[in-house]
Amino acid sequence: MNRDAGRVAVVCGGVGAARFLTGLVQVVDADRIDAIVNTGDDTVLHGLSISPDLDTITYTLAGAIDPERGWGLVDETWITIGALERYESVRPAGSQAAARWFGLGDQDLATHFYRTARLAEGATLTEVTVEIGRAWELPVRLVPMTDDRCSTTVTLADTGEDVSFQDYFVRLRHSVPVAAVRFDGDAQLSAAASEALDGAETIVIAPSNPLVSIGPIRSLPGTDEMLARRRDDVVAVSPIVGGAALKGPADRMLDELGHEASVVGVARIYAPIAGALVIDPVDAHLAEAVEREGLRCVVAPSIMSSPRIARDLAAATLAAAH
Ligand code: FO1
Repeated sequence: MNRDAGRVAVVCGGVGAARFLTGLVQVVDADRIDAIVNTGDDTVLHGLSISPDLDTITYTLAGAIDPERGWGLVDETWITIGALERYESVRPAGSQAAARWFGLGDQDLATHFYRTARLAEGATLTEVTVEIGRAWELPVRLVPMTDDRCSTTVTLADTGEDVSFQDYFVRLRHSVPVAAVRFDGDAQLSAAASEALDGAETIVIAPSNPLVSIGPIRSLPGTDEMLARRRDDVVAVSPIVGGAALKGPADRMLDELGHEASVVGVARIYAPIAGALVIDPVDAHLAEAVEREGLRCVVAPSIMSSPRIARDLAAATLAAAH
């Protein structure tokens, strides 16, 4: 393999990964970065193909994300989704039409229109993602983990019901306990993702949910084996700080699915594929316990509340790899 000195591949979920990338572009030439992005959260609503993690990273790198919500566009309006209310009264029982629980803003809809139309024309998700990246003038290359269908399905602990990831995350506000998570579909790692991982000098696992953001990428045949072979070049950043998730339900999910909701639990999950784990100073007292799991532990502020902290975290993460 012709490995390219200085190339970085980042294995990504949504918000945490997006913020990490804003730091990384401050310390590495952006054209040397490939972001390999989870598509297990992807959904079809109103007939539209929606790729939440790709969108979150796109809008964040473009400086257009809504900073409060962490998803969708800033200064968004909601006229179209509001107008669906008219159709609720005529919707037959069991129909998914006119669903309003998933917030699609008026400007955001343009992205889903474009993606859906291009996929219908026969383009791959990899190709469409390149086009959307060009439209937003992204400096970093975004690579969907797969061009195939891979859907994260969540089994609810209380009812045993299987629901889609967005049903769990948005409709149920991730407030119900989870019994299991699985990734459906016969998906393969995309050629572009495989090349990016193979060609990178350093591979970073972004501070994303290890189970439902990084998990789908790891589930693709051959991916874990490839990462394990490159283990010394792989650095993970813990999304758990002081036992809590930086955003989303990662802490509860870890607990519910039999893992420890701590940096040590994260270390156990990543030990087969990462040589080092970056943890926040809040967890510095657990550094030895992390190292007992077989990873080098690096302590660096990980709560990316400013561009400077994101930059310093990215620099510390790259330094941890070598
Ligand atoms: N997250 C929410 O919590 N509520 C929403 O209504 C919502 C809408 C939405 C629309 C487009 C998009 O790209 C993302 C959206 N998200 C929403 C975020 C997303 O569902 C989750 O943050 C991720 O799937 C978890 O990584």
